[in-house]
Amino acid sequence: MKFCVTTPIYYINGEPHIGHAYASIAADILARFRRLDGSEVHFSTGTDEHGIKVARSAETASMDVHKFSDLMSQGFRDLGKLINLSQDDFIRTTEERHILSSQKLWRLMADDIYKGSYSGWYSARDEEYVSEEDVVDGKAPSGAPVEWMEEESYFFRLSAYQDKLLELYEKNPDFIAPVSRRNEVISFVKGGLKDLSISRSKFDWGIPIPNAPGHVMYVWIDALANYITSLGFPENTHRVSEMMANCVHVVGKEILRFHAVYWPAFLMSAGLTLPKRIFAHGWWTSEGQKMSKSIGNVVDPQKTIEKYGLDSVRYFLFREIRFGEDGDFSEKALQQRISYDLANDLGNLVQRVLAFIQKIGGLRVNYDFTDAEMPLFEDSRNLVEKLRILVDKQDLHGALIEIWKLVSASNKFVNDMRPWELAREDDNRLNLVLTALCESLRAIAFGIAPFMPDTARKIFDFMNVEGKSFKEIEANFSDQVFPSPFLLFPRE
Ligand code: ME8
Repeated sequence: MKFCVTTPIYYINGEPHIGHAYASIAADILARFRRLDGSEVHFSTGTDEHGIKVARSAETASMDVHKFSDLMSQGFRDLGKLINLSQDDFIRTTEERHILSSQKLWRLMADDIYKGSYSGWYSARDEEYVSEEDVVDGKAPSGAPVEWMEEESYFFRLSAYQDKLLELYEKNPDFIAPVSRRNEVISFVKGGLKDLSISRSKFDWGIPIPNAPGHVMYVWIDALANYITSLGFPENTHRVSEMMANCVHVVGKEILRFHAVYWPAFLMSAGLTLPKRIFAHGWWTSEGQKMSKSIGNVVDPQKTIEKYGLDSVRYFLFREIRFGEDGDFSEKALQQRISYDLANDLGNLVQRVLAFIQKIGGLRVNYDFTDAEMPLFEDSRNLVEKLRILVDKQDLHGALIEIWKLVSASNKFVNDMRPWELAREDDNRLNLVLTALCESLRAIAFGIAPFMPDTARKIFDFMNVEGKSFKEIEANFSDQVFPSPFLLFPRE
């Protein structure tokens, strides 16, 4: 099986914050899950470096735009290290491979491109054209200021794709997720599509248009093309189409339209394979308010991770809200999740089972389960299949809830079976109970591995489990002594 997953490529006009980390970790979880499940995965992320917004930021910083891009792009690469991103490719839109790829895409779309002149409003902050009726008090719907633009421009015949796009959404009900977002896109397209201005001539920080001196591509053409560049376009067309057919683009809800309307239209025009799904996630506020530099409530991923630990933050982001909905980042909520779900439920379970096994000199397996152990054993062996169904729908929140059902069931099992008493009274039952608990701990560790890779690794190491493939769950444990466990989520 092939699987491709992408993050948005980030504008480099500012420092990375928790919102960028969120989109990237979501894609990382999907990539890690599919790798453990045996798929060949391509996971790409990167930086979106052209356009007027970046050019102006470089100017404000009094820096050469190339130097500025190198510096700022590195900040996003560093974020990737900080959050343990397992990307296969980090793409920068200023790279030669991408310039060639975007120009090739342009040529393939040539039949739908014509020259005209554009006059209208533009929001540099959103890098988006804004129609007359959407401008209120000199502002775009996003609240960004708009400016008047008049220039010679190339246009893409988007109007010709209205019916084809509606047919695409109709035939592929899961092309846009979640479903509420899908409905928004459909009504937008039904409202009528105007041709799209796709070049700029008053400005040169962009990819040159083939055979059109003085014109550069509208930044969104070049941005969207990153996904196929990363897959090897235009050389490796077979791989591009194979991977695109299995590709999930994870994007924030504010850029869904670019991905669910413009991007498929460009690809259809170029005769290239469409992605499998566009998943639009929600937005985080911070302590109840929109994150903003002027309010000073922007959540800095580095500080938060230094204070609370990476895996705790990764867990929180996907447990606190359903993936696809908006949420509020508050330290109090994060502290509670760490204290209850991680330290009390998961950490405690690992500690009480593995420290106990150590105390009695190791695991002696017994798989002749009775009705008492069978339900826990079956839940453990069935966990991955349940997660597979949820993760295929990008229901990451549902997946964590499912894993924690097994955590709770295991804790309850320990309380009910009282292994410390069995150790004095009934060796046979003790071995059955501990074998079932090792099974559930291993399944839990595999379940959390995509979400909390370091924590899962510790549990795997405590139990001599390799931790590379879900298939390992199918093998029985053998008698053995485990290395000493230590506290996974120590309290201060
Ligand atoms: O739009 N909450 O880049 P961008 C959740 N370059 N997610 C957030 C967020 C928040 N408060 N703030 C940002 C661009 N994000 C284009 C994309 S793709 C071909 C080009 C995340 O730097 C969210 O995923 O503005 C959003 O879509 C992305 O960062 C936008 O990053």
